[in-house]
Amino acid sequence: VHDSMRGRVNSATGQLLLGGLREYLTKMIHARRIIIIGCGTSWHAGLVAEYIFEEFARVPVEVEYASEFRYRNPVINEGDVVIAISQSGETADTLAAIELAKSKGAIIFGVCNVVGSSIPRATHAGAYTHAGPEIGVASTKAFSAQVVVLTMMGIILAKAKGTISETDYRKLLVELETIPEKIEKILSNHKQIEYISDLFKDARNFLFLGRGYNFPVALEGALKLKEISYIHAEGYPAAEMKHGPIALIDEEMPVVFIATKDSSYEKIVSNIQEVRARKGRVIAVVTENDKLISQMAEFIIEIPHTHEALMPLLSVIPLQLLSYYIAVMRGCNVDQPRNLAKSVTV
Ligand code: F1P
Repeated sequence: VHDSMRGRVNSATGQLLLGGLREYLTKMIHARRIIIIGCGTSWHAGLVAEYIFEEFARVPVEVEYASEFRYRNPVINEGDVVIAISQSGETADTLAAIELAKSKGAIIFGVCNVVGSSIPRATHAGAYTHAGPEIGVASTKAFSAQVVVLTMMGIILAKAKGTISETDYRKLLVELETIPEKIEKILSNHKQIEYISDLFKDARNFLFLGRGYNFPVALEGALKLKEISYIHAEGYPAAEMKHGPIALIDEEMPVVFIATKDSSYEKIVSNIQEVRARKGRVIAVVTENDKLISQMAEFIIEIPHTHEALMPLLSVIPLQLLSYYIAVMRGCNVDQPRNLAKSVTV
C-alpha cells in the first residue's frame, strides 16, 4: 500500500491536499460537462470517476477511450473540462486527444503518475498520483492511486458545488483513511486466492461481472488477466449478461462476480443464481460474513466493508492477485508480458 494513499486528506480539518485542483476549481464548478479520457487501466479508473462525479457533484461526465476520441470529430465546447488520466504520462493516444481538446478551447486537467512526463506538461493543471514507479507493465497500484485522486476530486467538487451534505462528505473522507489497512487485510488473505488460482489456471476463458461501482472493476479484472496470463477474459455489467454473454456459460466457464453488499446486492444475487442454474463455476468477491452468497458460490473471497463509492479500491485487489497467481502458475512473465509496452508511444 503506497504512500499516495495515506496522508492526502486531513480528516481533522476535512482539508484535501490537492493543490493542483484548487487553482482550477472555479472552472470545474462551472463546467457544463466533464470528459474523461485515458487508455486501458486508466480508462477504467475514469469509469469509476464517472460514477463518483455524477453521483456526488451532479455534473454530466463522458468517459472515452483516448485512442478513439482522437480520431473522431467530438463535440467539444469552450470551457468543457477534460480530465486526462495516464500512469506513464507518455501514452501517444492520450496526448493526441489532449491536443485535440485543447485546440477547441477545453481546459485540460491531468492525473498522471510520472512527474515531468509529456502529459502533465501538455495540460493546464493537474494532480500527480505519486504511486511510485510501476515495476511491471500492467498498471496495478497506479489504478488505486488514480481512483483515490479522482475520488478526492469528485468530492471536493461536490463540496464546492454544495451537492454533497457535510455529513456525507466527512463520512467519505473518514472512510478513505481506513482504506490502506483494509487493503492490507485483503493482501494477508493471499493464500486463499493462490489456492483458487491453482484450480482455475488452465481455464481458456473467464467472465467478470459487477454492477454499479464494481462494473469498472469487472473490466479491470478481465484486462489484468488478459494482459499478464493471456487467458481470454470479458468484463461486463452483470445486468448485461442476459443480453448476450449468458450464452457462453456452461460447466467449463469460471465467472467472477464482484458482489459486495451495496445498493445492487439483491440484483447481483439473482445474477449469481442465473449462472449457477447454467452450471457456471462461480467465484465471488463478497463483503465479509456474507452467508447468502457463500452458500451459492463455489468459492468466495471475502473483503472488508466500505462505502459503496470506495469499494473499487478494495474489490480490485483480489482480482489483481488472481491474475498474478494464475500468470505465475502458467509460467508467464508478469512484469514484462509479451506484446505490451510500458508506455505506448506510437
Ligand atoms: C495505458 C495502458 C495501461 C496498460 C499497459 C498499456 O497506459 O493501457 O493501462 O496497463 O501498460 O498502457 P497509461 O496511459 O496509463 O500510462
